[in-house]
Amino acid sequence: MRLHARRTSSNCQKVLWFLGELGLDYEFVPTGGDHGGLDDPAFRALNPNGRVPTWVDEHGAVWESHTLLRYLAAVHAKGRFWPEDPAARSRIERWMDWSQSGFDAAFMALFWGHWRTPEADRNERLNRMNAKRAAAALEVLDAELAGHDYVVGDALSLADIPIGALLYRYANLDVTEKLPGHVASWYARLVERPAFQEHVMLPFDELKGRLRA
Ligand SMILES: N[C@@H](CCC(=O)N[C@@H](CS)C(=O)NCC(=O)O)C(=O)O
Repeated sequence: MRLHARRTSSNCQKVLWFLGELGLDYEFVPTGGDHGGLDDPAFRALNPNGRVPTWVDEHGAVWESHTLLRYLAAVHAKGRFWPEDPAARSRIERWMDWSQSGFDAAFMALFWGHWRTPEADRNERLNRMNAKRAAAALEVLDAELAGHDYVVGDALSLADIPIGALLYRYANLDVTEKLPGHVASWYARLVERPAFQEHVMLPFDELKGRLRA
């Protein structure tokens, strides 16, 4: 089993963190960014988009980080992070999709527009708007987290991974709002997890002012 990934990529961090939670042995193949390799024909044959993360095992290649999270949960942790019951599963999947189309979309637009864009080229108005959109999304999550320790229930599930993987950057960026109370408590729980510390809590200074991957 091998993972083609770049450690500073947020989509890769979701998968790296989850692999850490699963305690799986696999080969890490640095790919993308300064490592290159995305345009190699052999890599394109695995993932025609030329993107990371890309996973390879005896069944073939798997790409798209959220698909890969579900795949790993199904193959290596039956029922634990992603239940088989359709209603229970939908409670988890809605937060994965919500993350991708809501919080993730707003926060990553801010991260690229502010952190990764050289100061002189920033669109401050747009950045303020995305900061507000991201903060508003976290208010929705905050109301949900009032009732339990993790996004769905009192144990870590796939619902926590995509949102949680972005929260370290959100909490440490100079233009974001303070985390709302229940989100802050949840984040404090994530920070205690060794796999989160190892794969998500990484400096992101090298991405500052850097518009390419
Ligand atoms: N929707 C895809 C996005 C994949 C993607 O855009 N990956 C970025 C890293 S976050 C990438 O491969 N960029 C090129 C690079 O790292 O060089 C996913 O969730 O896996």
